[in-house]
Amino acid sequence: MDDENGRLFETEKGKGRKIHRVFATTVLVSIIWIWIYRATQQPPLAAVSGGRRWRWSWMGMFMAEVWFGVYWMLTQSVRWNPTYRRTFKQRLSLRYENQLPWVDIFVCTADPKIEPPMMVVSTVLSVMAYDYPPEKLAVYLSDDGGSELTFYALTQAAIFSKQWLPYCRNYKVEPRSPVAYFRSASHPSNTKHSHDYVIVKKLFEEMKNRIENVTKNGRVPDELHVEHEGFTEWDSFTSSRDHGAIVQILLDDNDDAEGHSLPKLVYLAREKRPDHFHNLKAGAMNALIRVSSKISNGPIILNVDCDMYSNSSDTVRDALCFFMDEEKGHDIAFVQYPQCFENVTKNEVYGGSMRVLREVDFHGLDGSGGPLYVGTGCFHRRDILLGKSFDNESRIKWKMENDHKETPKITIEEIKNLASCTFEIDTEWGKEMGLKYGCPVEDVITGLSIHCRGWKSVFYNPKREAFLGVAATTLDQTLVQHKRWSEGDLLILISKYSPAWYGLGKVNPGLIMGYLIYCLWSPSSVPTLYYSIVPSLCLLKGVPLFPSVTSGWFLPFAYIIVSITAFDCLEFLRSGGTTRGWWNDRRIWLYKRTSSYLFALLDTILGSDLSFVISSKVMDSEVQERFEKEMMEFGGSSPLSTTVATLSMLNLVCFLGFVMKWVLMDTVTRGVCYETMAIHVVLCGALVALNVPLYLALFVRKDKGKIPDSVTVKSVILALFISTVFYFL
Ligand SMILES: *[C@@H]1O[C@H](CO)[C@@H](O)[C@H](O)[C@H]1NC(C)=O
Ligand SMILES: *[C@@H]1O[C@H](CO)[C@@H](O)[C@H](O)[C@H]1NC(C)=O
Ligand SMILES: CC(=O)N[C@H]1CO[C@H](CO)[C@@H](O)[C@@H]1O
Repeated sequence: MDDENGRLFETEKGKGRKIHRVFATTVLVSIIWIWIYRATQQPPLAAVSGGRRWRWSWMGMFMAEVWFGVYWMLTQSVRWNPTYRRTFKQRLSLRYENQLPWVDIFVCTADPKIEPPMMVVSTVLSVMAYDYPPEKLAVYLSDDGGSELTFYALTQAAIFSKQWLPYCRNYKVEPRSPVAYFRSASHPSNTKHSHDYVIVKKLFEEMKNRIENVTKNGRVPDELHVEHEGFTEWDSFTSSRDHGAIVQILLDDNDDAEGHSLPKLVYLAREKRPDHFHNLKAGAMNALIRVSSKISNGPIILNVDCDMYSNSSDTVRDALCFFMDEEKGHDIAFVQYPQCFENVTKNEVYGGSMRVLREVDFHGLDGSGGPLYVGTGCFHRRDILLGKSFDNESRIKWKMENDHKETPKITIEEIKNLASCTFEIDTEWGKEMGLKYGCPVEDVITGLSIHCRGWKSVFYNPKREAFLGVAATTLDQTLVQHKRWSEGDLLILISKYSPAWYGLGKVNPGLIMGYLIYCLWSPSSVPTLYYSIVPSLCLLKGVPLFPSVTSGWFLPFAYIIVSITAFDCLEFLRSGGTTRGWWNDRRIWLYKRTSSYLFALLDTILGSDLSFVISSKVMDSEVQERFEKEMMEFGGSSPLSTTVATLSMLNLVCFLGFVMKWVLMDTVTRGVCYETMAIHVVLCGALVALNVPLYLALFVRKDKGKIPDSVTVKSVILALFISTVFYFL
């Protein structure tokens, strides 16, 4: 039987840590061995014609290997001490059912075109339907698009929630996003349930039609304006970049169809003016923090993106098990859930599920003080988000929080003032209070500064995914997304909140190393690019950069190639992936590193802003079909995919060139070549093998998702040019 007095959560260390540490040591020895090789075995300057160039290529290899070695050490920080968590919701309700704290849920949306209102309200409904006392929930939708379409959708969701919430409660349905539920649910067999199912489904379809009709027309017809007084707010509306604050409390002390309470539901579009920078999502979050403090003031805040619906109604209770644990809960600032995605195919052509990040990295970070705050699926303590520093007395007095619940009545005008452009001028908002400004990945620096103030965070990865979002479904989307992330992470490294110095001495060194893994994503593009170009060119030319098979120096190279590949594959399989998925993941890894990260680095160094347009997450049927067949979708011609195509062509040219030379060689030269060029062949051959789907898209495929001819021509010419110049120079 469950021990009623036990802890509310349990922490377990990962198994096999010792074995991993032994393995890591052998890899470390090989890395150092390789460094020694590079330092001592340089090619003599006068060895061949072009000895000087050979020397330079060699030095480049050395530097790349130093980088890889150091980077590899950083990645060990998240494999050293993996930590897993378990919660006991039963004990939570036994002890605290009547003292559960208020929870404020923030959903952020920004653009009704990219984020269709139907998707947004489906997310809103899923979080309204949590298995939690509804009178203690308040859901806030921040609409940075200031769109009356989104507002209309929310008014409809408020009406539908009166049927939807009782339905969820009575039949314990999962997931509680109506779109996801009706997409997958089968017709129930129980008569009563079946009866209700038909009614609710009909209401849902009607709501969906109304919302989609309005969305399609791009405006809310005047006759619908009378349905809610809130629409008068749009009378003085100029554009999404120039309008006053709009606050509408759609549900407040309302009851559902069965007489139970409904959560509060609030719509907020903060004031926007062209001459005030709005600080993107961080600005929206800070406005929400202030506005909610006057309406519900819950001590716990959950923040989700509008495309991440709740897939599990237990999530709030799970998170509270951490905050409310009597012994260990007092220093936990936030509980981060993993980002999971529903639109990934079995073998993840775009590496979209980010498995290893979720199943390995974040558990490792948890072991050294806490995962990063990734901006969605995260529960925060309000007082800590407002800037509170750690002290041992900082346990929330849950009971008191509940007693003082009666927030003084304040007018809507006063609330609007909190969401105005000028409110934050000369305040600590964006600096010491709330989410930090001045960085595109505001969530990560906010999380870091919380860690630096002495708090811990927790990563909770339940079996049933807590939040489900939509992953990128074309190559360009994937690459653009990673460019944005890696650029933001690099900006953190060079900002005043850099983990390297801001965090030094304040947080666990393991955690600093963990942060650095992501901050160094984009600089690592340079050595990767070098390693995927120069050895291939040298293969074509016949200049060895690696030791020959018969030499002792060959051993560390062979060991690293074999063991790291095997380890990587195993880790992927253990995280629940397939072998094909791993192979695809390696390809995307290469593409990300040689294009997204490279462009992010260039942008940062040159101070330019090569932002590429991202298409919306809505697919047409042909694209959908190719997606399901796991064919890569190229279609567009962005600089990102051109880089990727050129690089793959370059490797193909070098490999084929080498094969031709090999065919023409006599047996003796072949023997020598086999000994000296073996690693080159393996490396270049692996790159060519990885790129097979891309060659198909360049030359064979005929569908619309193939690489456009202009890109094919460009990449072939560039690849031939580079290899010819290198060969004859
Ligand atoms: C979501 O929740 C359902 C149960 O409602 C579960 O079967 C499923 O595995 C979860 N995850 C995904 C990705 O659907
Ligand atoms: C859709 O909107 C148009 C224009 O506002 C209206 O005439 C039509 O009746 C609507 N259709 C449905 C199915 O609601
Ligand atoms: C937005 C999107 O791409 N949704 C798709 C996710 O995957 C399911 C099942 O494959 C599709 O039905 C959705 O259209």
